[in-house]
Amino acid sequence: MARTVKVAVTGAAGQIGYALLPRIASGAVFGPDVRVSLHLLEITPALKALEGVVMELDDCAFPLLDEIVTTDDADRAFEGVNWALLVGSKPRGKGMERGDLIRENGPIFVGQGKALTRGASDLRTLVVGNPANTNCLIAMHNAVGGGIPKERFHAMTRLDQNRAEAQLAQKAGVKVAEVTNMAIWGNHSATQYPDAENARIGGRPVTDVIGHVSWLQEDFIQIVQQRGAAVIEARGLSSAASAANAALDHVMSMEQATPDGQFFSAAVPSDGSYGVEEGLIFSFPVRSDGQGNWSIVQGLELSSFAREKIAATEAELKEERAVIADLLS
Ligand code: NAX
Repeated sequence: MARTVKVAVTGAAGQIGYALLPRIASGAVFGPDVRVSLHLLEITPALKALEGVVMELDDCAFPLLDEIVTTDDADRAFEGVNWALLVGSKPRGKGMERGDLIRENGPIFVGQGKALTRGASDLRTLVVGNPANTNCLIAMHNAVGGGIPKERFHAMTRLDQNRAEAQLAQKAGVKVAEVTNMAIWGNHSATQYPDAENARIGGRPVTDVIGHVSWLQEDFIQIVQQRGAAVIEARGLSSAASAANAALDHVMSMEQATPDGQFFSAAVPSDGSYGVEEGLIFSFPVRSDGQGNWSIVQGLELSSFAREKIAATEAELKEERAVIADLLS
């Protein structure tokens, strides 16, 4: 056995945690030669439920699972971890505005950002808890003082990418594996821009394969933007299995070298590419070198339609940042 990877998961007793943990512990994410140590963080009232989750993990008898730490102390949870998956946050309550949710959850990411400085030297952080981009911004600002490079902070838009790929595959009548280079731009919210213009089906531009331009510019974008709400409407609960799957896709894409000519979507700190304000946590098409480094794909063509959509989602992220400006140290 070459190494042990330590993974922290916050909100581990929640529904995404429940779908996430067995897959990490099974070796499906880091491979059959890597042992796994799970550090599970919950709020104190949820520790009892977390005990039940741990009992189930024990009962899976995963050969690669070394140890499980459960705690309500972020410092303990992040001690020495290589990946921190920040899933835990409060759900949006009835009648709650997006701004209220941002204020409600922001402080969680101040404390956790500071505690992340206890992670391993190669720590990577993925924020899933909503509003994911802005929570990630808060965690990043509160952690960089402790010496963690800002590139180590990502927010999840992989679920949006996967949803978009599935929609395009269904529309074109092809297998989902045929769809590549699905860029999600901006915020993980209803302003996100799923970019069919730069996506490929079987290596060909989507716009050549699906000639239905009004579907691509209207229905497709709306379906992807509203997919989370549609799942809640149908299931009575928010996406959990698909969200957990996307979080693990994100980790695997960051751990492995991206195939030539391809990219995936992740919200990362903007370096000013495509005119997006530097420092915002913005979803871009990115590539990984498989050695822990990612880069934003340069030179994609953006139509005036795309630029307008990207400007709208950037404006929303700036508004969100203004709401929590006092939490950015
Ligand atoms: P659940 O409510 O089932 O679980 C959340 C868990 O977080 C609970 O067990 C709660 O006790 C815990 N928690 C709350 N505050 C905490 C804190 N300060 N420290 C540690 N744990 C804490 O929600 P679930 O369905 O698992 O969703 C989790 C988050 O993911 C939500 O914010 C949700 O909005 C977000 N999502 C993000 C998605 C994305 O694509 N970025 C998609 C799926 C999901 O909606």
